[in-house]
Amino acid sequence: MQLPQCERTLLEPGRICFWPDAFAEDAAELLRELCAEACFSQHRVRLFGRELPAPRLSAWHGEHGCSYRYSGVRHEPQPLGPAMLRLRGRVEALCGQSFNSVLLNLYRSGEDSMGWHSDDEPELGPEPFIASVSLGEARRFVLRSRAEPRRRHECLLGNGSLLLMEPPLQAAWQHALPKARRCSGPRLNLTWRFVRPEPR
Ligand SMILES: O=C(O)CCC(=O)C(=O)O
Ligand SMILES: [Mn+2]
Repeated sequence: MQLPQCERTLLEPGRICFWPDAFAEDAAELLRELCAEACFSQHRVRLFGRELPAPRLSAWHGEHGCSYRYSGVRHEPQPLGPAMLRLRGRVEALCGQSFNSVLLNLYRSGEDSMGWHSDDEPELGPEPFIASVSLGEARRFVLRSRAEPRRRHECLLGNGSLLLMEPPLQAAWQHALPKARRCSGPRLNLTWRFVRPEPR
């Protein structure tokens, strides 16, 4: 079987690789299976000094010891389910990287979103590769340079797509998923990560 083609974009000093149709063939089935396996909850985020419910549902799954600190809260991983494990194998084969954990975000409608941030938590190490799988409604994903915030790049993350963010992108750029008022359907995003496991 031929591997899907990847589109590479240099975002100095970093690079993204994009496979628009990586999982297009079985995207609907993946969306259903992964939503059934994920243990979603509504995390809280700190915004302008206030703590608010995050505008999305999230779930943290991974191997033993891969705990993850997010918005000041430490999350212990839920186990990876069978559909997550199958998808991980496919993501690793395309990206040529290993991942031991995944953050799932369910955007229930275009009103759900994610603000500007980098995936630069210390447990990801100094040079993380982040692989992002999108299922469901297509949404705009925007990047801005930390040094020159007016320098931006945008991708449309469609159903069944895979985006790999390569180092040092997280150190030099931020990313966000803006609200999309004209879109009504749900979208599931999975960001695969390699967390340095805590010693047992
Ligand atoms: O939903 C997306 O495409 C972005 C998710 C993201 O940035 C994250 O989980 O850190
Ligand atoms: Mn992120």
